[in-house]
Amino acid sequence: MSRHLRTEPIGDDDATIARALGSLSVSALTAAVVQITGDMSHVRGPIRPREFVQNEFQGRLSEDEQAALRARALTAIAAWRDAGCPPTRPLDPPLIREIMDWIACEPVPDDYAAMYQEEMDLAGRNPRALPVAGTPAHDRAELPVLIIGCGEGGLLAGIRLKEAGIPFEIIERNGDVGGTWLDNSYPGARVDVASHYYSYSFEPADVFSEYYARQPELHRYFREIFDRHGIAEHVRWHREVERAEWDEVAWHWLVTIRGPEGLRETRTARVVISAVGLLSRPSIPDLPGLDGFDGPVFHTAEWDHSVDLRGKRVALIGAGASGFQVGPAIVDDVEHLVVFQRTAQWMAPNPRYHERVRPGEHWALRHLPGYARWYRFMLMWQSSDRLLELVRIDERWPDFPHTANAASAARREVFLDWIMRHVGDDARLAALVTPDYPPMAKRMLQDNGSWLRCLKRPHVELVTDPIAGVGPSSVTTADGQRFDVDVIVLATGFRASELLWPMEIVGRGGTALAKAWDGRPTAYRGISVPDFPNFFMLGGPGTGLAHAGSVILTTECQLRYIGDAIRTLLAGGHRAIEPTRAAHDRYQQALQREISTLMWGHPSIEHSWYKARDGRVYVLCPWRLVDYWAMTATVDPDDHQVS
Ligand code: N01
Repeated sequence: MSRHLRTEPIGDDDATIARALGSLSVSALTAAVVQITGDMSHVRGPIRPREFVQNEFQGRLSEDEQAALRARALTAIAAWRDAGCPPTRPLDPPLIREIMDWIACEPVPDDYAAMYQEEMDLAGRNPRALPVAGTPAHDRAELPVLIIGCGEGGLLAGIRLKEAGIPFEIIERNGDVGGTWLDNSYPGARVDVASHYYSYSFEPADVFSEYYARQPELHRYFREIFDRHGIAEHVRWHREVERAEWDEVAWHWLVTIRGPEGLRETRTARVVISAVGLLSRPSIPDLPGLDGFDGPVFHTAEWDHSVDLRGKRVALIGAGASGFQVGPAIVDDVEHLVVFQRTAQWMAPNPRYHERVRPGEHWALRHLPGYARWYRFMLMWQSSDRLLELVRIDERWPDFPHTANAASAARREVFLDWIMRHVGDDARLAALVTPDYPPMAKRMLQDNGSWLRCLKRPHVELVTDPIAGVGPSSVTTADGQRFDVDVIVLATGFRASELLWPMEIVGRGGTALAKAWDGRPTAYRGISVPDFPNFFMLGGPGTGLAHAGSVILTTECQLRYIGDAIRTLLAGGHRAIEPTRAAHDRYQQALQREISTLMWGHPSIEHSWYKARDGRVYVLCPWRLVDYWAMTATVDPDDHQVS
């Protein structure tokens, strides 16, 4: 049985099970009971969830109604335990659909239902395996693939290629797996997408101790999967790809790799997959005098763990997703914390953000067939595409561009209320932390109050005047104020639009991708580029998620598409595949048209990592997740040329 469907047999008595069920979502529990019993009467009875509420997952049912569902579930689970926990049978797709509608409290549209059925894979069919089963094994063995990076994307690519019997090598600059979740080891680092969704679809997600796992646990998650799939023998650590050049005569890529001590070597590969992602190269601000600062200066993605912050005066430059997590995590240690905030950020109230997974939920994820999958469904459904409409520009909206549209204005009130609840008693602070742009026009942050509580501490200062310069032991702002500090932490984000930098990827005719892009990265469906045969990207241009979803879902989508491209090569005996120029340009025009309908690139948003040098947005995905999922299902032969 597929690992993601495996559960451990139940050996607990009724009282223990009843205690566990007490803290569960009755929606996911009831769906699991149907899985165990095959009895649809559990979702066809008089008690039906009334409303799907984010993070509530009890369908707004009364305590009595919940108790009735739990009691029925206990009877069914105890009977299943007494029968020796026999294997359960997969439900037919129409029944799965009926349960989806029951949980969502509305008919789940066909396209979403199809995407979620694939993602949940309740039948254990492994639908996202590379579709190369019908191709000759010796052809597959002669298609060496080179993967750049061993983070979430590179690891996924390795797992899928290994499963498909395709030889591959992963080149990784670090000495361990994890990418983002290895680099970003700063205090407080944790994921802001629910962990039971921010995890591979084909692996169990019962390992997380918190609903939003912290970095060490996430790193351990990737490490364990890496070990389980035996990827280590395919990785070459401490090596960076400097250059990859397409050899037009030999029909392969020549890849130059710099190893430890600067030694260079060249490898060849028929296919290159870049899995370096969007947010891997730190952006170091160009602040006058920064180089002359006497004390430690480091970026959040390069945290210097040898520096003891206890009793130090610390400047935290940047109040985005990283700064927002660092501040509360170090505030108890430092003597003084000065937060330099250029732009205030919207935050979404999320009481579960720092919460431990409840023991009962943990039990259910481990023991109840289907519970983990239905819990994942609820997380996917709540973070699906509805939020995209909050950033849709309505220029006739009287409050535009302060808010984007009516829904945006309503959401602003909710978020404003959250701010006022925490700092309403301090009008100055409240004004400083209240953004003047629409919610979600920049990346939303998750909050359980820790950021605002941190800013209210007596030894914390929030500074919003621009930084004028840095002295040997101070930071000075434009209004002439000087802040004496011992350590500077740069929470200043990443060079997102300079994708693939500093690698040189040179395609047909000697074109270098960075030169061709010139700061405006584009790719067909975010994955491939004309004149760069057999070159694919995970986390490429136009794939960053700013409204919903989990990057792991989109990476799995991209790999599905790459898998179909590899199948096309193998099945047709072709040497190379690439999108046509016309298809690429058409896709880009459509993508830019769509982006122009959203707030992300609006001129009123002054600073944002979404924007490139020219003020336009190239890195984000403006499509509904379900549309991107559909677009990446297979390679469209009309849009590609094969050689
Ligand atoms: O980077 P950011 P990040 N002078 O670009 C400020 C993911 N992520 O590392 O807003 C002064 O958001 C900049 O100011 P402004 C997530 O996708 C996820 O925090 O541009 N300030 C901003 O305050 C996220 O969106 C997680 O005006 C300067 C901050 O630095 C993305 O990574 C955790 C400046 C940079 O914020 C990036 O997040 C961390 C300058 N010269 C990251 N330059 C989770 O999952 C920049 N700033 C929780």
